[in-house]
Amino acid sequence: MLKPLMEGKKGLIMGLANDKSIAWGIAQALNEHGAQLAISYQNEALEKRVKPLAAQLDKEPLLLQCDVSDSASVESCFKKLADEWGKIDFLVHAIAFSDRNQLRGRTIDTTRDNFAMTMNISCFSFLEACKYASPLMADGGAVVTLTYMGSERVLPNYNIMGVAKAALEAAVRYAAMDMGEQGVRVNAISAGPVKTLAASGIGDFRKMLHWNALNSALERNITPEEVGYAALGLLSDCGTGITGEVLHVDSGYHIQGMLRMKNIDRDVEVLTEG
Ligand code: NAD
Ligand code: 0WE
Repeated sequence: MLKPLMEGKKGLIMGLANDKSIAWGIAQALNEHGAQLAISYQNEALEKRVKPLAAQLDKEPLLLQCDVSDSASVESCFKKLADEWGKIDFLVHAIAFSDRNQLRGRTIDTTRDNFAMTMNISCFSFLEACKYASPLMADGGAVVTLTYMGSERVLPNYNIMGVAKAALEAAVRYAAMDMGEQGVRVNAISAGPVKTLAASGIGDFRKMLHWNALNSALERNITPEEVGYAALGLLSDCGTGITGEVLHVDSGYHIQGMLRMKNIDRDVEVLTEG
């Protein structure tokens, strides 16, 4: 039996909402490889969803409440982590939020308040989490956040979230330089679309899934488990040479320059159905 990749490693996963969450795919992969997890959830409503998931892990996780819109909440979450463990080896940031009503229409109509809120929750929270994680990773470690291709190219309705993800990817590079000298690696995974809570209520999401399945190199969608195993690679000693990187886990969709001709009729069906 090979040594589990995360044996003896401890870390925090931020952004678990339910069993569909990308954070849950990551938690399961890390758990399978022997990691000891701390899990933060946004509020009491989600605590009810997170508790039964926590019970499925091999090592009982530390459960912490953390609302990233409130710096006092973030500070207290990391204080509790420091008091319990003293140090951590990894951090996973899987948090994004924007006003649902502005995930449609024109990006230029985004309000000042929603711009600030979206950047705050989806980008600043990552930098702040890195700040508090830094002293807990004095002897090295690894950070992973989640991004989406809407940062690189314009995708309908992703709107100001695309702008926030572009900022997040830049933040990954700056944090990687900041934390490199203490042996901390910082990377992002750019996931293909997954039907999670954060994707629910997004108009045409089902069509988007079809479109990605038909036009990606692998001709299928990806799963949270696949994101989990990629995160395991980046967070474990498999990833020791990798930092400041944005790794696409998207069935290769991002390399495509034109939709697949052989699927053109099916694409039309997908777009015109319903
Ligand atoms: P999800 O709804 O399961 O997770 C989003 C999480 O963000 C939730 O746990 C929610 O509680 C948390 N959150 C929002 N506001 C918060 C706040 N103020 N304080 C603390 N937590 C807060 O959805 P998901 O799709 O798993 O999203 C996780 C990450 O993956 C996000 O960064 C998202 O942008 C990214 N992502 C998602 C997809 C997709 O298609 N689902 C694709 C690529 C990247
Ligand atoms: O990053 C995301 C999700 C972003 C998101 C989703 C919501 C829905 C509920 C941020 N804020 C909210 N606020 C809500 O109230 N993804 C990558 C998934 C996603 O969201 C989209 C997508 C994809 C893909 C929105 C529009 C178009 C495509």
